[in-house]
Amino acid sequence: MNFTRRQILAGLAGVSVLGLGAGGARYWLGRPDEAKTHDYELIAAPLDVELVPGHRTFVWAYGGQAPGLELRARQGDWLRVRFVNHLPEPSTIHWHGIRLPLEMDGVPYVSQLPVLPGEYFDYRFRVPDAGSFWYHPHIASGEQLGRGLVGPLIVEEREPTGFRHERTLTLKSWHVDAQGAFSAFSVPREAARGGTPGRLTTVNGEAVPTLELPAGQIVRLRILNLDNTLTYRLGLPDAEARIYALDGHPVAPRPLGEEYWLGPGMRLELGLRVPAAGAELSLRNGPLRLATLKSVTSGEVSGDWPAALPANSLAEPDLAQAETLRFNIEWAGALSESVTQGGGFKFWQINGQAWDIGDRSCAERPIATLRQGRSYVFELRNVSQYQHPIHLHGMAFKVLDSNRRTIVPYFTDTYLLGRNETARVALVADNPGVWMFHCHVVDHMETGLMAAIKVA
Ligand SMILES: [Cu+2]
Repeated sequence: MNFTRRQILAGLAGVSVLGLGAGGARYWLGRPDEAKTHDYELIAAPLDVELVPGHRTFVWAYGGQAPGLELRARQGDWLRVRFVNHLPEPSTIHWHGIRLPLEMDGVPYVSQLPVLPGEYFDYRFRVPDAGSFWYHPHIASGEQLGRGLVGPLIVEEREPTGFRHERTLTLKSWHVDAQGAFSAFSVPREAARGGTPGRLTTVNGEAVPTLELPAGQIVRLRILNLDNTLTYRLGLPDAEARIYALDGHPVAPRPLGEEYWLGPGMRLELGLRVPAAGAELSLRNGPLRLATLKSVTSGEVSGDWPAALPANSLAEPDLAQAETLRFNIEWAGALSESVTQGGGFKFWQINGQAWDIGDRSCAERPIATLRQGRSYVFELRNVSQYQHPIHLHGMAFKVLDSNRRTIVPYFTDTYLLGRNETARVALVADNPGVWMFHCHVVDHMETGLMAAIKVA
């Protein structure tokens, strides 16, 4: 395809004064009659932060923050982001979960050319679905996401939902040592297993923070797993919490239950009834505390549980007419020949094919070609001992059933496929393009677990 010409920064007034390391973002407001466009200038740049008390860590930040600046837009509106690359290497931005045209999808050599240091690229697309989404590079992912290039993208509903309060909680573990220096983002023996975990877990970039919430109110918690590797087993012991949306799409509200497994790239939206002032709740990952939620006095009258969030407008797959495609996800094991020749490891494959992140032509050989407008069922079969959050770009899919758990069918963009699990998901192939289909454990994706699916 022909790529939009990349833009070079020279002469772009106002940007250079921010300087390297400052980051920065501007929300271009002040056009009240043009409220349908949400405009940002988003600079990616190095930044030093204090992740480990008393030590400096040189992260890569979006808008002067790591995790990055929270971008917001309203359902059905346009989002425009001028991405300015002040990093020492090429990058792109992928908008996880947003159904958009291929040219805006941020996949290098498929959607666009990489944005080189000192260049910018204008992303511009409509946001068709309300919900919690996120953004990150789709190039050198282990290192770029690992250094902090991950950020929330919140799409608000067009009408008030009944939630008067909300908080975004980004989960990320950092590959740093006790002095705050980065350690390896990927270790081969870990990549061949569950992926290389970071050592320092944070919520909104802070280790075990205390977050204050208004007593008596029902607060919408948007919990986003922006981690390279970890599946969080989320729990809120003794809390009254209900699930309102999964991965950006509303569900009929139901109790959170004991634990919800949130894989890399996945999002969980909860309604939480904040207890009486002074009380504390613990947001946990299994037995570990991630954050303390502290109730503080609120002058407002107590809130009540909002109704279910309005459904996004997604095409319902026609299961009677759908063609079934099978995808086997396997461990490939052996060190590939290319490693000895300086190439990458290939530990994982889909239907016997491992993606090579060093080969720009992989996307020219899609693993499946779907006819635009037709319905398909994907049978996802995991024949490995590790779980894989399977993500598809460009389209949402509906999870139908699983041989390992009871599924209440729901729409998502990422499904956490457990070890030895077979699940069926369905979609209408309604967005033309070549779409990445991959595991969101970055180590798995970078060692083979990625494919292209063409819709034409
Ligand atoms: Cu995986």
